[in-house]
Formats: sequence, structure tokens, C-alpha cells
Amino acid sequence: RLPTLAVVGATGAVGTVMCELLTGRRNVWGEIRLLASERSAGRRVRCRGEELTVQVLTEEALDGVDVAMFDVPDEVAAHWAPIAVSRGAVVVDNSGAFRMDPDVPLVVPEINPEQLRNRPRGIVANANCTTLAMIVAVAPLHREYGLRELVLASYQAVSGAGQAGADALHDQLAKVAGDRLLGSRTGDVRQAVGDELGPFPAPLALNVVPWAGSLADGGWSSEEMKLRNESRKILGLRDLKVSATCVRVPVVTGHSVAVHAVFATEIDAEGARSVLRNAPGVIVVDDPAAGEFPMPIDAVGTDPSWVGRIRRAVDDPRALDFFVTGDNLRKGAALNTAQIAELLANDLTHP
Ligand code: 2RA
Repeated sequence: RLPTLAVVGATGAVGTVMCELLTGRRNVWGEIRLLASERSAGRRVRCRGEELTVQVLTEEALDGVDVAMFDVPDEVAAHWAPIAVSRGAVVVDNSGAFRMDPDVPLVVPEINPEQLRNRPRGIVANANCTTLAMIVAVAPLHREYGLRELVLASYQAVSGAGQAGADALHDQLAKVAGDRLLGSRTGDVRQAVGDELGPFPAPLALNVVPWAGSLADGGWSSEEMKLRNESRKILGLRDLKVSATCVRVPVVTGHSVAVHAVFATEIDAEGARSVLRNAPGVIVVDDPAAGEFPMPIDAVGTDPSWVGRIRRAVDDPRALDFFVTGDNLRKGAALNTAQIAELLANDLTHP
């Protein structure tokens, strides 16, 4: 019997991409069950060529599920993931509820798939979308050169904040379109946008906002702390120095990160390029003379992390600077979750 899969949160921004991915990837599943809140129940969704009806998430709806992919808010995951486990499922959770739990592995299949087998709570965590875009490129460089420090600046798309984020940007762009004074001394973007900011603390149209997540200790944002803590856990580097500044930009989909990585040994750009060309899940797009750099408008809808602008730091032969972009809804969320779920399915089908 092929394993039964549940998609919990099937109608959200990430859940929708999960269903699309299940249609395109190798079919390793028997039944696929789509679960969501009361509000979305009854909706018909096409998945793997079938028309499926979204069911309400209840304890009974989880019965018989072998693997459950969760994409729901932290508090919903914290409540429902243990219930799914108690009903016999292994949960792959894309929320922040379990990522730093020492009894929950934080898995990126290209980097640490072996950790999947050690899951005392029956839960496997999926990393934050910003971490995922960057870590797929950083890990192979770490293996080759020994990572010592990361200094990061993110350029995060609005869909990282869900469908409400994408809707807010489109609504704001409609309001500011055509007014050529906006953004200059005489045109006030705040006034044009009004108070419909969606999930953001300031307008995103014609602006960038150096804030993502909630307030953490010392003035850091929760998103910046996730980049630090998750990088350390995935790479198994407990003392890795990480400083991040997370910035929201007016991009619909595609998180980017400017990376300054310091290594134990000297590094040169061509060597790094060759490591990255051979790394799974990475595509090198690095020819500035020809106008080729990694950008969200090209990376959206694709699986890999796109890496470019690769250059050795002028003042430190052990440091490399580069820019990486990835689809935050695919590798940053749905794809990594699906890849983990497929590894679990394989273990179930070929024990
Ligand atoms: C964001 N990384 O972009 C967060 C949540 N997925 O808002």
C-alpha cells in the first residue's frame, strides 16, 4: 500500500503550492487528503489530476494518515502536530513551532537528510524560507572551506507573509500607480497608501521596510534570529557567528539574501563557483558583464537557489560575498516540505 498523505493548511499561499507540486512530482502517495480550517472546508482543489474536496481539520480526519505536511500558523501547528502524531502520522511542519526543539530535526534534504531518522517526537521541522534560500548555497561552501561567520542582509518578498502580504502589495501598487510625484519630496507615499498596510508595519509600494517578524531581545527581529539559530542547527555549528538584517521589499515572490561568508581557509571566486555548480539544489547565474545575476523575477516558480555576484572580499582572502535568490513558496516552504515527505514515504514503502 502506498502511504497516505495529508496536506494541512491546503488552501493557504504555501498549501496551494504544495498541491501544485504534488501534481508535478513523482507520485509516491496513495490517498492525498486536503485539510484546512472550517472557513475553507468544502472548497474543490485540483491536485495530482484529481478534484479533491478540502475537509475540516479534525482528529478523525487524521486517522490513517502516514505523513502530514503542515503549513499553518505556529499556534495551530503546536496544537495539531502532536495530535496528528498520536493518530499515527509523521508530521513535516513548516511553522516555527518546533524548529529549535532539540527533539525535532530541522532537515534540508540536500544538506542533512540523515537527521530525518532521529525524530523522537514524530515531527520533522522545515526551516524558515529565508534560511532555506541561503543555506542551500552556504552548506556546500562550508563543507569545502569551513564556515566561521555569516553576515547577511535579506530582501524578502511579500508572499513570505502569506496571501495577505501579496494582496497588500498589489492593492498598494494600484493606489500609487501613475502618480509621478510619489516618493519625491512633494509626494507622500504614506498618504497615498493610507492605512491598508496588510501584515506590514509600513507601506511596501515604492518602499523597503527593514523589518520582518516580531521584536526579539536586543532590538533584533524574530526573522533575524531565525536566520542565526536555524543556520547553526542545520549546519551543526553551535558557535557560528551570524549577524542578519532582514528587509521586506516590494517583490511578490522570491526571497533574496546578500551573503558575506568568512571561512577557515582562503577562498577564491572561481573555486567557489565550481563548488556551487556541483551543489544539489543550486544554480549559478553569474555573468554581470552580460547582465546575468540571480533575481526573484527569474527564480520564481523554479526549484533551485540561484546564486551569483560571487566575489572574494577585497579586504579578506578568507571571505566570499555573493547574492542568492530562491522561490520562498517552493524551496523556501512547499518544496522542501514535499522533499522531506517523499523521503519519509520512501522509508515507509521500502522499510
Ligand atoms: C517571511 N520568512 O518572509 C517569513 C515567513 N515565512 O515573512
